[in-house]
Amino acid sequence: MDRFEKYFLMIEADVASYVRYKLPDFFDKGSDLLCKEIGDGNLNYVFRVRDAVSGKTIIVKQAGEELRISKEMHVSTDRGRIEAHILKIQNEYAPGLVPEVYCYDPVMCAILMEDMTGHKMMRTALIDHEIYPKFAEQISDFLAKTLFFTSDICMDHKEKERLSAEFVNPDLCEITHDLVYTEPYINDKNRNIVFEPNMEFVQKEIYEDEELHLAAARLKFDFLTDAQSLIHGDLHTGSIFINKEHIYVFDPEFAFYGPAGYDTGNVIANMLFAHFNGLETIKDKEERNEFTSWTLSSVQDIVDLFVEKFSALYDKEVKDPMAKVKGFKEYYIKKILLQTAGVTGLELIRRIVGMAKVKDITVIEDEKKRLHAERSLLIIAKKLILNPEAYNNGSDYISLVNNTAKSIGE
Ligand code: SR1
Ligand code: MG
Repeated sequence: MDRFEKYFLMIEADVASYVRYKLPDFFDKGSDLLCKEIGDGNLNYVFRVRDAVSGKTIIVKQAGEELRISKEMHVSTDRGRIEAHILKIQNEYAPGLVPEVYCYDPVMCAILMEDMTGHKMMRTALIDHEIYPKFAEQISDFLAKTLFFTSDICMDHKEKERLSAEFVNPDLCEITHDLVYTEPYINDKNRNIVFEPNMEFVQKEIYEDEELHLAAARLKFDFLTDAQSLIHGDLHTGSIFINKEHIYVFDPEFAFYGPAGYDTGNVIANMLFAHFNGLETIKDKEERNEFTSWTLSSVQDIVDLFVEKFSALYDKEVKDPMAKVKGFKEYYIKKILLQTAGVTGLELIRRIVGMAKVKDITVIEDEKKRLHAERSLLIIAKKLILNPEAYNNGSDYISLVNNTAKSIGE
């Protein structure tokens, strides 16, 4: 029996032989293969194997039984199957915008996939204040196509029902229920990590605000019950690889049938983290203005382009006769916009108050500046969650950010 016929957690020294075992023709026979672990996520192990002579590479992503972020947290290794499956579906609907899956191995719980060479992890690039003018166009394309084509608006309902059964993802959804929709508000598992100087503010504005808790509870039950689209489920800027011409969206292991606005809201929130990192850390005024004007205009464009593209797909591809009834499209898109606003707020709060942080904020060294960024974002988040009806287009988001800045001072 080959040693790869029984699950074990691989280390760098195992992975080249593993690739030769699973994909014997991928690298030339006798080539000198080098392997490095490159993952920096909270859950999995990611290895890059490179042919030292030709430079050809492949990625192997293996799910561990314990999470990297915390050895006490265990989630099903079935997440690899879910990730490989959704990547194949997304590659049909948004071709080229996700890495190609060469093979999924249910024994080792590993995906062998295309290396996204020539691209950087977007969060890292944003912390270096790099500007990507085509991003809003690209990500709105991805969002509109993947969220539209997997929904009941155009899918045969029985087929969608069957597909949603294949994406039942209880362990990963439980993480989201806890970390996004519950713990930031009530700290029931005592896992929140609050920046000490912000403790009093968080106590009053988040832990003691019952109106906010009610709105978050409503959003939680939308997430639990609204099987609208096959969503990525964790679409932050660490799940995007980017260069000036192209993006890859990857790491969709949290995928399941949920509210479409969960993905759009995550993208917007994470662009706001980048925006506030730029505001607080870029010293040169001109450079700061250039970067933060781009982050804000991206937020505006993502919202507007998403609505425009989703609406155009709807007009062209709608299949369900009742979804063609006058006024239903507008109702449906408004519902996505309500979720988008709410989820943007939830993602902002959970990354500041909850256990899983974003580097955009934690790298701000100056205590006062970090405090200012966190408070601004928490205020923005609360407005989005408490009054989602007010955010109908991109410029509503811009006004929100600008008005908040005016109200609490630069
Ligand atoms: C326990 S996992 C913590 C977070 O990392 C993932 O990327 C998800 O965002 C999750 O909430
Ligand atoms: Mg991830």
